Amino acid sequence: MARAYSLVGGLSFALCVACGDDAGSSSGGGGSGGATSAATSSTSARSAKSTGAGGDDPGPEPCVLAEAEDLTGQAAVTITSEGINYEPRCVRVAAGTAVTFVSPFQMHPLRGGEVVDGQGVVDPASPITPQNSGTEATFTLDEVGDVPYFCSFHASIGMFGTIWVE
Ligand SMILES: [Cu+2]
Repeated sequence: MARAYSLVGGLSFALCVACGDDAGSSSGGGGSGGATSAATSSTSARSAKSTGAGGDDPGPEPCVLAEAEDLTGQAAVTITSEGINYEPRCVRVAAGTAVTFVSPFQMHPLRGGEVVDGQGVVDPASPITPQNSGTEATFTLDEVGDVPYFCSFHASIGMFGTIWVE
């Protein structure tokens, strides 16, 4: 009996030491661990869903021109962020269109550039200049071409889109 107790005691002591080391090195303790696993599970739920839906889900797939929303008849276009999605996300606009992003930029910093392998790559030449604060920014897109954009916090989980300027 006494032996079993001391064995258990020794084991739990060893476990606790390991726990302490983990919590110390991740520097967020249980909180950051919980957040990470929540993000991971929502990511896998998302990719499973988007694989099944085949393109309907506004998940991490790149925009496809053929499926982009045609807003070329509008002189002004607004893209809002809904949670971690932009709406509309993939659009076609006419050259000269004023595109306004409405989004809490502090929580969803807007960047012009492409997402490659889940990583946002800022394009310094993009007409969409970095936005880190405020809730509204308007860009007049004069040059024909594609203008990809993303949220620097959530690009890896699908918060990005493309504006085709025609
Ligand atoms: Cu975001």
